[in-house]
Amino acid sequence: MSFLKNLLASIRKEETPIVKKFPIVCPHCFNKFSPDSVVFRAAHYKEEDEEYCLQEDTKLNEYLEKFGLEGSEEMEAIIDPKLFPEENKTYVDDVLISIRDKYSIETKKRLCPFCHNDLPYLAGRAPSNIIAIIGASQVGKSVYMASLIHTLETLTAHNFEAACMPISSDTSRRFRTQYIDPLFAQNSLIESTQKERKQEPFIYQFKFKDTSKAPLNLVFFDVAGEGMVEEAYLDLYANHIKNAEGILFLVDPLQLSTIRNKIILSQGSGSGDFTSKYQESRDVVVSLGENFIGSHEEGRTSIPTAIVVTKSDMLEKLANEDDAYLKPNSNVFQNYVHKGYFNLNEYENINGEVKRFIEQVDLAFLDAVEVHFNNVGYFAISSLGQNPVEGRLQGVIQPMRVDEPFLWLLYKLGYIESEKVI
Ligand SMILES: Nc1nc2c(ncn2[C@@H]2O[C@H](COP(=O)(O)OP(=O)(O)OP(=O)(O)O)[C@@H](O)[C@H]2O)c(=O)[nH]1
Ligand SMILES: [Mg+2]
Ligand SMILES: [Zn+2]
Repeated sequence: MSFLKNLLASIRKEETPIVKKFPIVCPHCFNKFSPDSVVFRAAHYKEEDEEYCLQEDTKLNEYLEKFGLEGSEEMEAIIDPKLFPEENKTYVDDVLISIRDKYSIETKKRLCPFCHNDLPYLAGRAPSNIIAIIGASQVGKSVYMASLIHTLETLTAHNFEAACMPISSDTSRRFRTQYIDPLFAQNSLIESTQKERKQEPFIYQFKFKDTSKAPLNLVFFDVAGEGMVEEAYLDLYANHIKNAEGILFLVDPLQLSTIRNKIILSQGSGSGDFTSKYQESRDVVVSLGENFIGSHEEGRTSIPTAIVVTKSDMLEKLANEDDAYLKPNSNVFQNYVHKGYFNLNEYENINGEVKRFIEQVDLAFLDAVEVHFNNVGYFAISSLGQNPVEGRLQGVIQPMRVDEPFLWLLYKLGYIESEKVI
C-alpha cells in the first residue's frame, strides 16, 4: 500500500514542472514585470557610433531626481533584447540573463525597464518578497532589522536546512558598516534613520538545501519612523509597503502612555535610556490606512502583518511587579527556537498573550489594527536583550524570539511548513 502511495507521489512530483521563472518586482521603483521585459546596459561604448556612445540615461536620471539625488554621468547605451534575435540571448532557468550586442560583446547587466536601475542577479529566478519593517519613530526598527538579519544568517537558516546570504558584496558591506559594526563590534547604537535620505534595500537570498524548494529573495527595508505619518514621505520613500509580501509592524512598550511611567519607575534610577520621542502607534495605522490600505477592498489589507512588541526586556520588571499585564513566567521572556517547522502551539501561546497585553495597554491601537489588517499575528521580541545606557550596550547582545515574527510570515506565505501537537 505504502509502496503504491510512494509511487503515486513520485509520479505526481514529476508531472508538476518546477517553476523556474518568476515575475520581478524592482527593488528600486517597485514596478512588477516579466523577466522577459528587462533591458541591459551595454558592457562597452563606441564614441563614433551614435547608438553605442556614452549618453544621458533619461529614465535613470528621472528616478534619481525624484529622490533629490544627483543625476548620473553619461553612461553606456541601453540594449533592448526585443530588437535582437534569439541566438544573441542566453537563458538560465528560462530567464534571460545576458545578451550579445551588435558588436558581439556580451552584457550581463540587467536593468529594470522602468527606472534603469540594476536588478539583483537572481531577479526572476526566485520569488521576490519585500518585507517592510514599519513603526513609529524610535520603536527599534533599525536595531531589529540588524538583529533579525544577523540571526537569519547565523542561526535560522541553518535550523531550516537553508543558507541566508547577502545578494551582493555591496549589500554585505553596507549592512556591516551601517548596522553590524556599530552594534556588534563597537557596542554602540544606530543613529536615528534620516527622513531626508533614501534608504536602499537590503536584499538577501534564502536558499534551501533541498533543490526542489525555490529559493527566496528577501528585500528588507528600514524606514524613518518620523516619516511614517507624513503623506509626502510615505509616497516617496515608503512606496514598497504597497508591494510588500509581509509587514513587520513594530510597537514600543516604552511609548505606550499607560505603562511608560510604570516601566520607568520599576527600572529605578540610572538604569538606562528611555526614548524621549513619542509617537502613537495608532497614528501610524491611521496614516497607513489613509495612504495605502484605503485603496484595498473594504479598506482592509490581507498582507500578512506581524504586530511586534519590541524591547521585551523592559517588560520583565513590570511583570514581576504587577501580574496584571504579563506573568513573570510568560512566554514573552522565554526564548524559543523554531526548528525545521513553525511550531503552531508556541505561536498560539505568544499570539494570545501579546494580544491580551496590547488589549490592556492600548486598546485603541488594537482596534485600529483589527479594522485595517485581515491577517495579523502578535509577537514580542527583544533585539538586544538589554537596555542600553547612554547609547552604549552593556554586554553581548542576546536577542529574544527575534526570528519568530519573520518565520510566521514565511509560514503564512507558504515557504515553510507548520506543525501542531494536539
Ligand atoms: N531595551 C531595549 N532597547 C532597545 C532595543 N532595541 C532598540 N532599543 C532602543 O531603542 C532605540 C531606537 O532604536 P532604533 O532601532 O534606532 O529605532 P528606529 O525605529 O529605527 O528609529 P527611527 O530610525 O528614528 O525611526 C535604540 O537607540 C535603543 O536605545 C531592545 O531590544 N531593548
Ligand atoms: Mg531607524
Ligand atoms: Zn525599477
